[in-house]
Amino acid sequence: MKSILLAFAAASLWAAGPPNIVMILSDDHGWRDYGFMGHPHARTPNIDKLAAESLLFTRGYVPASLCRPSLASMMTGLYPHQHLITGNDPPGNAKDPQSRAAMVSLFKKSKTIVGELSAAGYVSHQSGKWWEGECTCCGFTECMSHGDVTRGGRHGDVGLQIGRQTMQPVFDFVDRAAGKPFLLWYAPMMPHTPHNPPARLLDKYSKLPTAQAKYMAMIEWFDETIGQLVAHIDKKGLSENTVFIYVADNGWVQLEGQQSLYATRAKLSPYDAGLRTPIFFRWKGKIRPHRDDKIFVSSLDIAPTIISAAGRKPPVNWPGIDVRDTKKLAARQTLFGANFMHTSIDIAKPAANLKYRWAIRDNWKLILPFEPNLSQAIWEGRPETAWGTEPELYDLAADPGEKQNLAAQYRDVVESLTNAIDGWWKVQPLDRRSP
Ligand SMILES: [Ca+2]
Repeated sequence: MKSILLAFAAASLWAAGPPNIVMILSDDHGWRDYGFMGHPHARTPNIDKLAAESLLFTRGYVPASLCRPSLASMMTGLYPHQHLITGNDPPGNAKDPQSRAAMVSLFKKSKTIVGELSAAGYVSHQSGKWWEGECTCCGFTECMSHGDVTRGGRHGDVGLQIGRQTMQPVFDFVDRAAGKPFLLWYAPMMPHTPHNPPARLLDKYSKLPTAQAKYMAMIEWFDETIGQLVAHIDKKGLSENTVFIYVADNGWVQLEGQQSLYATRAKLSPYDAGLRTPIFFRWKGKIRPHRDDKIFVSSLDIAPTIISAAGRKPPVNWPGIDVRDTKKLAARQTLFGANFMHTSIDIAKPAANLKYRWAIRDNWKLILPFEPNLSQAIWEGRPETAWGTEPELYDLAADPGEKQNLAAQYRDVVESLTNAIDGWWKVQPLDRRSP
């Protein structure tokens, strides 16, 4: 009897085949700005439900708090200084086809999630944000974005209609996939600016100051699209064998009455308001739902988790951890990342574009400015920031806003974390120069 049951279990596992992968990528979304994270105004019933059914890490981090390098890290499983996409734009004219193509050619040197899954017989669909040119070149079988710089391609072009104007291309792809395992890259430019939510949603937040109300309504609009996406996959009977992954590419802090991010410690910055995001994984019957508020994870863990879930071996150079390996996850002592200039100085030299490296261990966080580049603006559009020019050490448990620099009081912690950062990525001033 037992052997019959085992055989049945094995047969049903085989019949199910490798799981579909749905990556939901939020854009410019603060880590607290969800119902399930306790925000007093954010309405995210669909994301809340998905999170409740997931292995949820509320202490998730991206390795860089800017769109393009952050997304490239999710796709390649590598840190920005490894995949070489450290900024959003190349030096000089950001619309120059040759300069953009040069960045894309660097991106293509790395293995990707979509490439690995294609090799395993997956079909795949890109919608929303995509910075790396024509996406079929990078392994997708179907793309919503054309990626052609001469027709206005930069970070997604027509693909950016997803969520805001339509969900149909994604639904049609799911219908077409019909039995083949698929990867969905769902990266609508939401709640990202322009903050122009429908009036029916904006009206719900009329008691809030206008800029806050718009941002909150954008979040609810984004949440609605996730409800529609999950419902479509449910309706097709695919929910049981689909892994949903949720992450935001970088944080956001909405300032009242201001369109810009001047003097905020959010997007682009080495502070948690830019780097932190909830990260979660839902796979019904395969990944036990659990909320973890202690263990930190990196968005670099998504790539090996996906590839392992698909029954493949992740490339050996991927630094992330399959989050289902709870022992390995708990044993990781330190998390790393780096922040770079928005517009690169030298695309082939990560150190030429570097502003900060950082590490998190337990509740300590050390931020190390890269001194040779201190005088360089993080972005020509935002030359001034209120960011540090000295090493900064914070106790994230006692001081989540990273206000009180404890570097002078805890020199031993600074030394230990500095050594760890150098062990992760040692940078010399000479690394900035071209040969
Ligand atoms: Ca972003």
